Amino acid sequence: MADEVILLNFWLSPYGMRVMIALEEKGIKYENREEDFNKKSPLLLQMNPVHKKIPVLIHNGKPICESLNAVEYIDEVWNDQSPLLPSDPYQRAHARFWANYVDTKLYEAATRFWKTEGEEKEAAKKELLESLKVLEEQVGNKPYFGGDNLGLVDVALVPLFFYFYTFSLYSNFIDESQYPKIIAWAKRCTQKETVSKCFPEEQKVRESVLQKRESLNKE
Ligand SMILES: N[C@@H](CCC(=O)N[C@@H](CS)C(=O)NCC(=O)O)C(=O)O
Repeated sequence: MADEVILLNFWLSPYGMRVMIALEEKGIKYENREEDFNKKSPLLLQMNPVHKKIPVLIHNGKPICESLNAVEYIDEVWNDQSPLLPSDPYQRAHARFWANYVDTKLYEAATRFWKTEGEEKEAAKKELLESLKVLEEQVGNKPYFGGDNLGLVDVALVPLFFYFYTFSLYSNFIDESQYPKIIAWAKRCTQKETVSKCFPEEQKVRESVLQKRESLNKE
């Protein structure tokens, strides 16, 4: 019997995008179901009762929560093509370390940058740029963090980069001359169809970001 794969998602979510990219890389057909955060579906509450957040991957009725966890699951279950994690245990541990770095350093700073103003915003921006510098050194001369092919760290990072760089949502946020390797890496990733097809439409993103900013300003 064919696998049933459902993704509980939200079109603007960078975390959801990670799972979509992993599924696309593996060529897995799946049903994308959009959630409304103001009225979460009974299925989401049942499948992720702890955090009540998307993304949730539902494979043959069983939920897998947390985006990086879902990416690793996809890699283990559909292991016949496009490996996202190295086979060597040491290299695998190394990839997980950097994926965790992206989650804890970059995403957290990005959220703070997004939600705050003034000094706090500046501090978050500084932290984001410092963490990017570390990644600039880490990617080195390889095409991807995964080496010659897209891997876990690439999948973890590219959605965030997409918002900050590809869509230049924040003007002059990144001085390209300071991050040549990361910029080249981002371009390489977005040239991949399996990655770019998971990005939402630019115009829709801009409208939504503007609306969100207005509502944050009113708070
Ligand atoms: N650490 C989680 C983060 C997921 C997350 O923050 N999801 C957000 C959307 S981007 C969400 O579901 N928010 C709804 C809510 O908090 O009520 C992951 O990696 O999956």
